[in-house]
Amino acid sequence: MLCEEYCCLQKGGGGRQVVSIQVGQAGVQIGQACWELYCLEHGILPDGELFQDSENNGSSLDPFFSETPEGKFVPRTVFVDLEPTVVDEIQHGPYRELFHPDDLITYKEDAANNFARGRYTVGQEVIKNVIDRIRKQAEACSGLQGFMFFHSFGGGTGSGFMSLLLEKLSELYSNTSILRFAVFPSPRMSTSVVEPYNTVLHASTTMEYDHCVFVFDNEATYNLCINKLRVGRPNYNNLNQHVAQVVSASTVSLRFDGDLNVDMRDYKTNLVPLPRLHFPIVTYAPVISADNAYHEQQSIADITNACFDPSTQMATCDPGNGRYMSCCLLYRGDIVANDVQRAISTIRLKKTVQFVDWCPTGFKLGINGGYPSVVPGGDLAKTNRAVCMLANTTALRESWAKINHKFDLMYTKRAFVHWYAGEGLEDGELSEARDNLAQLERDYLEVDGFEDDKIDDEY
Ligand SMILES: Nc1nc2c(ncn2[C@@H]2O[C@H](COP(=O)(O)OP(=O)(O)OP(=O)(O)O)[C@@H](O)[C@H]2O)c(=O)[nH]1
Ligand SMILES: [Mg+2]
Repeated sequence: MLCEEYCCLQKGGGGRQVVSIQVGQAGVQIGQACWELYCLEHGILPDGELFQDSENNGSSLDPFFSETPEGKFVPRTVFVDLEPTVVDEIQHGPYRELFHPDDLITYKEDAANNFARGRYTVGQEVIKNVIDRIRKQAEACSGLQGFMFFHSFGGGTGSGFMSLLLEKLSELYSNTSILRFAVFPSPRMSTSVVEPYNTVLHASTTMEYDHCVFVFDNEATYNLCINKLRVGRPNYNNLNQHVAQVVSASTVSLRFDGDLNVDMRDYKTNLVPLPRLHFPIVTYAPVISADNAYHEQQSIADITNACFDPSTQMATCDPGNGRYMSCCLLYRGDIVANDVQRAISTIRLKKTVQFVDWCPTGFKLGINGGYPSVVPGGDLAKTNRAVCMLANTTALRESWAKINHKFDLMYTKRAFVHWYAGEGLEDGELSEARDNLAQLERDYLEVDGFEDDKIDDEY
């Protein structure tokens, strides 16, 4: 078991706390699904009472929950939306007693799918309240380990307000780790045509922060729901359940006991070798529908192989067209370390799995004994083992290139630019952001080994 490749993403709960912040509709709805799953995993009822002794399942509650003197567990979290309807659903839903009412922050009007409204106008009116509440949550921690954010790239709040929030927080907490789980827009689930503008503006204004940003492509998740989970017409609930499963799997080492201590910084250290290329993709296996669970056996080799099958990934790029800069495989449940080693040896032989020359470490592995939980009545089958892959691949350039192309189609006509100007976006901000994203594509190509002059020909 003590193998060089067994990285520190193995265990957690060292008593250092994480504050989760959900921003905008996608962030709030995904966050809600995550907290529901965490509660199931940690044996917490929707009113915050413990129904199972967490000591018995190896979980540490302190990193994600604070305990009141009455023994009730309260999530260390803040939900923010610039309009009230989405957060209202939490306030009237089955988990309404779980959250502290002050952690649910709304305002009267949303950012109307406009980055500039979220960052420069409407967002400015709430930023102070939000920062105050986050600070309060951070101060309630005996040792704040970091922040986790959930948001979309395409919404006005998720892109613009999120960018403002990160700017303010980086002044206050410059050395605190940040992980972000962000929804990449897809035409199929899109709510507005201007998502490419918002995505490019958000990515550009936050590029200097070398946070680890896990990207969830809605189109890929939608296809998984249809093709693997046999959901006829997936809605956000179906997508979010799956995203929550992956978030839970990727944070398991922060919440459950294992052999080694883990720190949120380890995600960045293990996954982000170059500061601008900080967008790992995620994959979860097995994805089996609840109806098929009794008919399918999934060995460690099967679930490991599935992680390298683009149809299982929650991204719409093909890593076979690029190189891995890093790759972490986090196993959970009934896992035999030797079987994992054998499965990895087979993967190493695949031509489609290429690493950059300067990444000598190859795969990082983590194993945690607890079984994966699933939401009762949900789409995903309960299995006795699962794996979550977090991988930084240059193939993600393809996804950025698609967004950039859509941006260009609108921007050459200056379409919708007046909406942004009307909310305080300055001349040149859109084109500057677009240049920054062109550079991002070049950065990926450079890592792939393309010569500078060839890259310049392409751009
Ligand atoms: N996976 C997932 N994606 C969502 C969800 N809700 C919205 N989206 C996606 O998020 C993008 C739209 O952003 P939203 O999060 O709705 O927008 P917002 O942050 O609330 O911003 P405004 O409404 O403009 O103020 C689109 O790409 C949607 O497909 C959700 O619950 N789950
Ligand atoms: Mg909204």
